[in-house]
Amino acid sequence: MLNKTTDRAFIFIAGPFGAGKSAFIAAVSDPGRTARTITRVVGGQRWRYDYGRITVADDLAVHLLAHPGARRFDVARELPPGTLGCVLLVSSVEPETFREARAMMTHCLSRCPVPFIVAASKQDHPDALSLPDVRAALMVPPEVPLVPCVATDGDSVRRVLIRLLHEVISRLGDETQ
Ligand SMILES: Nc1nc2c(ncn2[C@@H]2O[C@H](COP(=O)(O)OP(=O)(O)OP(=O)(O)O)[C@@H](O)[C@H]2O)c(=O)[nH]1
Ligand SMILES: [Mg+2]
Repeated sequence: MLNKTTDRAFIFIAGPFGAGKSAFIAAVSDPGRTARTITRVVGGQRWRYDYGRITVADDLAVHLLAHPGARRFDVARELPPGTLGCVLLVSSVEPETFREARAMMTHCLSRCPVPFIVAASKQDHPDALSLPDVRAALMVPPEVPLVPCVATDGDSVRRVLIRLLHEVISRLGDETQ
């Protein structure tokens, strides 16, 4: 999946309004490279994305793109070449966003060509729903990982990204069998 010409690995972050996508990127991006917005042209349209970069080695970086707001998106078309996987971020304290989150998840289930996981953000909030409650409310299928997240905390965000990478590696294992 990674080689000299695609040493730009991307991870795509989606989720409803206020789920914590910008915070998620800011929490793990290289200092000085946070809170950046980039514009991409996809299918003839210009779209804005939150952008962050994690330098892994001199010649390898992981680029994070966050899907802004609750814009309807076409995951299959919007993922740049080199996308490893996708995180669907959902707030554990804003059930009013669950309907939108469920629509996004259904869309990802049918259209996402790379592994994706769901991360329940704001787990540090005293009123946060438990993971089983979030899974039930969103009807996350058993085969889709649902992980806790505090999007403002770098260690927590890194754990989410590592979980996603385990899914990526597991999918690679399936493909080589
Ligand atoms: N305590 C806590 N606050 C969070 C967490 N995630 C996000 N926030 C806060 O929630 C608010 C919204 O977070 P954003 O990162 O702006 O959410 P977003 O998904 O980028 O929002 P849009 O781009 O408007 O859709 C901000 O004030 C964040 O600091 C979390 O896990 N814990
Ligand atoms: Mg944002």
